[in-house]
Amino acid sequence: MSTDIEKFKAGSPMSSTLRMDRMPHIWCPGCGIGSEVNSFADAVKRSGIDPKKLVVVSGIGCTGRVAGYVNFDSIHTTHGRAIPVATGVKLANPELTVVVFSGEGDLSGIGGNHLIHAARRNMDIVVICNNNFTYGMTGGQVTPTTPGSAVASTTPYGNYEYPFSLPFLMDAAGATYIARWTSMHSRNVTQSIEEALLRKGFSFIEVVSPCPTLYLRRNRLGDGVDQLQNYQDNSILKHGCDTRETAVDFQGKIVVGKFVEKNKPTYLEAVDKCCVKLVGDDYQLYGKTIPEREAEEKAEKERVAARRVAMQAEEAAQGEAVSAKPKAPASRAAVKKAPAKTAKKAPAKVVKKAPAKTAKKAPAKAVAAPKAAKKAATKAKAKPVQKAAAKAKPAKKVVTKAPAKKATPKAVAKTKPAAKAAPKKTRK
Ligand SMILES: Cc1ncc(C[n+]2csc(CCOP(=O)(O)OP(=O)(O)O)c2C)c(N)n1
Ligand code: SF4
Ligand SMILES: [Mg+2]
Repeated sequence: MSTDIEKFKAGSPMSSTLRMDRMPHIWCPGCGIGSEVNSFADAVKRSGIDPKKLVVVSGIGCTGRVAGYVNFDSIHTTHGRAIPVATGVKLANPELTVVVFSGEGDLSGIGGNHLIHAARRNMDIVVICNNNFTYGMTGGQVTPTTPGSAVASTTPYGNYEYPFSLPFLMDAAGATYIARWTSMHSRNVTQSIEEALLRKGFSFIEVVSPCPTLYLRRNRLGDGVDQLQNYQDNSILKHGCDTRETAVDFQGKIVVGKFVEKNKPTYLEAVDKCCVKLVGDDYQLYGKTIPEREAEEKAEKERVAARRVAMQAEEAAQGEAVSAKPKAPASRAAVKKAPAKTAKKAPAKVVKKAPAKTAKKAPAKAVAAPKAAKKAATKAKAKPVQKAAAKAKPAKKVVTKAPAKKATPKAVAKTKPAAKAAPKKTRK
């Protein structure tokens, strides 16, 4: 058994990116952090940056564990102090690419002051913020981003505080790159991280993600898959949108996209400019004049570009190899196809009776098929939650029975037991 685990670890596509000796990780099933780490690893690979010149800094929390699992130089620092530590690393050695990977509680709660000032200074670091609307690691307390009316361990009758919209906060503070995605948008997350790794200045990427164990369970929102479905149904793509329009209501619409991308001098460039004015061209920082440092930067850029080209060629070759693979023998092909057939068959009955949206989406992927039945049941029962939440009076807790007739009996039969699969009660 243990040899199997060792084999699995060695053969994992993540074996070069993660510290496999630390596996298994602590994250719960359905938690969004894992897919973000996957996107991050992919982005690092695609970007062509030298992994030996990459440093990952995390604060404390479930997301804070990222620093301990990635196979790069990393620091798992104290709660709320990821940004100042990252700032220190960057200032000590500007050749490094510095990434902060942490939770919204850590970054915008206890570390909020550091966050806004790093953005204001246009410190040349990348911040990846996992926003699960809760202090996950410490038992699900309310955070600065928890939507109004959401239940937390510290707001058992619903949240009555006004939450931050992190893109708006970062925009106001001066961040030069701001994007928001959800765990449903893993390719976009990868792309944004890749862009951020290759640019100069303060980049902030928010990833709205499910915490099934504390936030979803306490709010009776089903499991991680139900929440991904919610993200799919409720995300609105608006690149370049005014960040004042990015507020997130409880189970409401989530505006996603790249909102800000602009150039202005980084903190170090501003220091340079000021000192050159005072000292003249002889001014040196890190033992080098500005032209010397610029020449080094240019050379590094060229190396990165060459690695990117090599990476893309490798990917293309892999793609060709996969498509050129000889067809599997008939019997194997039949075995392979079998589950798809069953999976496709399953929703056929549901599709007729389920809401139109579900019916359209369900057959798209064989793997997604059983989920369609679940979605039908969840959606039918979850809708009253959203409506109720919109009218929410935080102080009262009213139990509303979900309308059973909206979910087809067959759909329900194909899901987990109703109590687990979909919310039965809702708050007003
Ligand atoms: C100075 C300090 N205050 C409080 C804590 C307790 N603490 C640890 S993790 C955490 C919450 C983390 O929440 P978040 O950053 O959102 O990460 P998540 O667990 O949700 O990924 C808190 C309050 C601490 N470790 N140190
Ligand atoms: S408690 Fe929540 S945030 Fe933490 S690992 Fe579990 S699901 Fe993820
Ligand atoms: Mg959190």
